[in-house]
Amino acid sequence: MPTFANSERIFQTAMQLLPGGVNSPVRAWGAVGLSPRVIARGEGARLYDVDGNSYLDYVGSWGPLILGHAHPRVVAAVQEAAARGTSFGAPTPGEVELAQVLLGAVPGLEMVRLVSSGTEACMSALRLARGATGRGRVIKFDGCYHGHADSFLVAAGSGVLTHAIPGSPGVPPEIAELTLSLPYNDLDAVARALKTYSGEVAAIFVEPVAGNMGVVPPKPGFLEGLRRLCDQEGVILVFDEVITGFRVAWGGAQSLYGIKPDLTCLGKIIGGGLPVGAYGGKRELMARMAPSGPVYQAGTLSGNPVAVAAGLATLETLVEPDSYDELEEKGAWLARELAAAAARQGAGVTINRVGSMLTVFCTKAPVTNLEEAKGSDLRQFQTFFQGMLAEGVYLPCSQFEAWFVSTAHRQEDLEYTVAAAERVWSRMAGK
Ligand code: KE4
Repeated sequence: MPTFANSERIFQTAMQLLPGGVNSPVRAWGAVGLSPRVIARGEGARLYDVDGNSYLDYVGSWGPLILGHAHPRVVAAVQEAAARGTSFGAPTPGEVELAQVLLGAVPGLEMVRLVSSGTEACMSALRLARGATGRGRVIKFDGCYHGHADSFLVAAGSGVLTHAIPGSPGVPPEIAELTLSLPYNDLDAVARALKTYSGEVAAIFVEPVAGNMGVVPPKPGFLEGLRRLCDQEGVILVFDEVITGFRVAWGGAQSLYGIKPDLTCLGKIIGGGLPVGAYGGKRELMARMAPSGPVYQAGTLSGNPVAVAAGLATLETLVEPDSYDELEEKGAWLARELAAAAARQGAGVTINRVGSMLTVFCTKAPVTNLEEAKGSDLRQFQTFFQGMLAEGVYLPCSQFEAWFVSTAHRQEDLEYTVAAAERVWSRMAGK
């Protein structure tokens, strides 16, 4: 019988020292009625908690670990970089190499700035858009999450949604009022908003494949329509590819769907599990960033050489041509077989997937926006989560997050996952 005594003990201490015992809210497992497992280490597709229990991991640190945990090339790159010094606050060869890789891969990037998180990337891109247009308003979409900068904590997804936080205290109404949050996949709503606030909107931020209300793909024509409306209205189109960048394709969702944004935000995979974010786009826009232009943004550890080494090692490993074919095949197989197992057991689920990111929604209805995602049965989700954990499968602790398949997940891991899900759904059906 597995024990969790060390997890419990450590987490009790953490609860005294850290708000909710965590350094990021979604990790607190508030939505699944359990204390979180305290993780000792990861290797490949597996996590190991401080009591020695092992789990097949579909969180992947919320997306960065597309190669799985402790990939030898990443570990070696980090060790070599750290041995040369961890930070200089000066230009380094690695940040130039990473910028070259990003510009070579992502169609919309002509120039890029490295930062230390996706939040910083999105926050800086918004300031740039406002600085470049002289406009104050921003449009986002319900259930999309662009980090925790004030302007984005309006109808946000991820932890804000998981914990049913209506926005956040501390965001002045004068700031929140500048953010318009519209239903995802609803072009008419965007057109109406741009008409109502004509000349006032600096940018539209969109997750080109939403990952923070669970996975919700763009409807055909949605991204094209945003591009057209932004061109018509002089609005800057920002693709937040913090999740989708190098996840759904080497060139991100913008290469998958063939739509070029004006600015792109990146994070997660480009740091290989260490803190790296980036924002970039048209040269004439990025040239406005200090010191070449007047829009200010800075960071002590931006482009950190150790983090950049982890990102470069990850991207150099990923670019092998078959990586994305492999991730697509694994994602498609898993989604297809989970759906078949759910049908066999009479579990009403909808599975949305793009590449190696997917969500099993506990609803039979289609999920194309936040309202439909919120139609999921959260008690059913909690029971499924707990059942899968007991089977040794570590899923995102929220209905409104994505499962991530890595190159480290082997076919037998996927087969085990489907068999475990079928056992859990069978027990849930009282069989
Ligand atoms: P970070 O500041 O957490 O590096 O990135 C913010 C961010 C921006 N844009 C998108 C599309 C994102 O998904 C995120 C962060 N994602 C969440 C989970 N989906 C991070 C997990 C957490 O908050 O602990």
